[in-house]
Amino acid sequence: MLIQDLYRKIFTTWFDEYQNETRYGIKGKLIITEQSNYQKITIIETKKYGKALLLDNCWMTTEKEEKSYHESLVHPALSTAKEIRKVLIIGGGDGGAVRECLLYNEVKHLDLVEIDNRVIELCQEYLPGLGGIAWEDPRLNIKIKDGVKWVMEAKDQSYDVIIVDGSDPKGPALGLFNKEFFQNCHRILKTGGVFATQSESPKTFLNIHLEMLKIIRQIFKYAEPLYGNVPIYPSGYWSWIFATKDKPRYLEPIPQRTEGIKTEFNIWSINWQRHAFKAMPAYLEKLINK
Ligand code: SPD
Repeated sequence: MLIQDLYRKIFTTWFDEYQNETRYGIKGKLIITEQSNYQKITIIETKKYGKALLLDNCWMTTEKEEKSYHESLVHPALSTAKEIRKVLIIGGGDGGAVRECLLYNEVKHLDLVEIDNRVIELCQEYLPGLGGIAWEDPRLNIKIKDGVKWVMEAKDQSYDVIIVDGSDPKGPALGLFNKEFFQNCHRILKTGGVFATQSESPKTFLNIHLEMLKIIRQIFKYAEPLYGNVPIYPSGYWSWIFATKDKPRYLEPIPQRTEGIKTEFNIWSINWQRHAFKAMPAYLEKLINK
């Protein structure tokens, strides 16, 4: 047995997210865990996925699979909004969504509103590759604030793109799932803008996902889900919802906008986006259109 294998055997343990009498686990070595003012933050080192972040014992991101989630959340909005000068991210303290947004030169101002400064600080220290050079970008404005309050106080039609990269509907992220929050997002989004939110697993959290879509459809003129794979999340099957006020612009990327940054993508492509919106499993189609 190699010395590093022996070391791994002694110092690694299982880290699991428990949902509905099922557990989703990865073996890893604890790097740090602390209770912030809002949640338990844990960072571990794993063999398969690199370093990983958990909040309140739920998987948030990993170095090697984060792009499956962040590209699916960010690019369907950034590649289609009429303008992308001013962007808002709620949550997203690990920096992955920030990095993807700042690939676009047309983004001139990005507000990152994260409630928990410790998530940002610990990710900058232990998962620096997620935000990368985006953390130093002068277009980035970090606000340690409650996202629910931020959207409540923001001016009408003040953002081109709004991205909600929150955690699951409990603890500090609970308010990011209710009707009033989505109404404020609608109010502060420009007419040609795109709203995007992570919308949970259409398997493990089916009811939450369906309820989110129902509420967002009551508020925005157009809203559609997009499904994809994020290996570390419960069931591995995840969803995002995109919504607009004027036309379903999230369906058709503006090709020249992504031409110069094509080499950055692992998941997203113009074709992927076009087809992903159409790839709705029959069980979801039945439930959504009933
Ligand atoms: N159950 C996981 C939901 C996670 C959504 N956000 C993750 C943060 C990654 N930036």
